[in-house]
Amino acid sequence: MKPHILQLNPILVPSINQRLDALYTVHRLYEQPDADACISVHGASIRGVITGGHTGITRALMERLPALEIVAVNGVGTDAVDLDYARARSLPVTGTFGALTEDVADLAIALLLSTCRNVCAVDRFVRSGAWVRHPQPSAIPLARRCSGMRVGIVGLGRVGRAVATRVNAFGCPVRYTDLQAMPDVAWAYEPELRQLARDSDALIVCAAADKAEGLIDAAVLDALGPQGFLVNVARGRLVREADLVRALRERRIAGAGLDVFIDEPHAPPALFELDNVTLQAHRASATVETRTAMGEMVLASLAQALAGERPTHSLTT
Ligand code: 8YV
Repeated sequence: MKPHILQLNPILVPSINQRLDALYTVHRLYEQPDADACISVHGASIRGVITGGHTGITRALMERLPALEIVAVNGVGTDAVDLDYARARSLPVTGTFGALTEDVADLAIALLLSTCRNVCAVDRFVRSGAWVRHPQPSAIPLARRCSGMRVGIVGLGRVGRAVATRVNAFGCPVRYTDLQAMPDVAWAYEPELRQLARDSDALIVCAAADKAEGLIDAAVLDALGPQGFLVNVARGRLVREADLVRALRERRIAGAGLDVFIDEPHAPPALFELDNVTLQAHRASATVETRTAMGEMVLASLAQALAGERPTHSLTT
């Protein structure tokens, strides 16, 4: 009999889904008309869970899965999983660490460039026919140069480092903040986030969200100032969204490039009216290459756990 797996989020790579189906009986909760009934019927036989980084899994759901042997997160953020509970149950919680670094860093750069150079706003200007109606050069305000900007990285993990390397290629000096200075990098450490914001033309948020809710607040945004840009490719709740919306509306910061939001798929509607904002739909890891590599890691973690081995990428065991 094939082991039963509960999948909380779709995986968009057909070859990964085919292999999952060949190896396991997969209950795709997001396809069930009555999720609660599905858990009541199959909960006792579920041995593995696959979930996304943003979705995670509630403790209440884990408690309904007594035979659970692994939570395989198809992502690197484990902030939506109760890791203490998993540890107490000796339950491996795995992630796809390292698989999405380059793509997330690429999207951070895309958001920075797009926001500073008004790429999306000007695209809308051309598509709407506005360029023909307003051909005079003054119809489009001058943009902001990216090359050479002072960039502040919030969270110098894998993604933060990959972003720093990329902006260095644009001639941007980099400073960073984190819980502590990293001895193996040459970038300057700034322990105070507000000071980092003051010293930066762009702040790029790459931090893990476990203990840093509301890190970017009105005071940090004011320190960044009216010429400053914010990019967030980490988690929405690292930023106080209401403070950010106010700062953007009042032009107390210059612009923002955002891939993540507190209440996805809902982005604050007030942002939709603002041309100094570039919005994405939590897409940073969404390439064929990365999602395939992530799916491979999920398959490997499931195989290890269900064979009674400690999964290589377990955080909790
Ligand atoms: C993924 C993420 O999009 O890795 C994470 O923590 O939030 C994202 O990169 C997501 O996990 C895909 O399911």
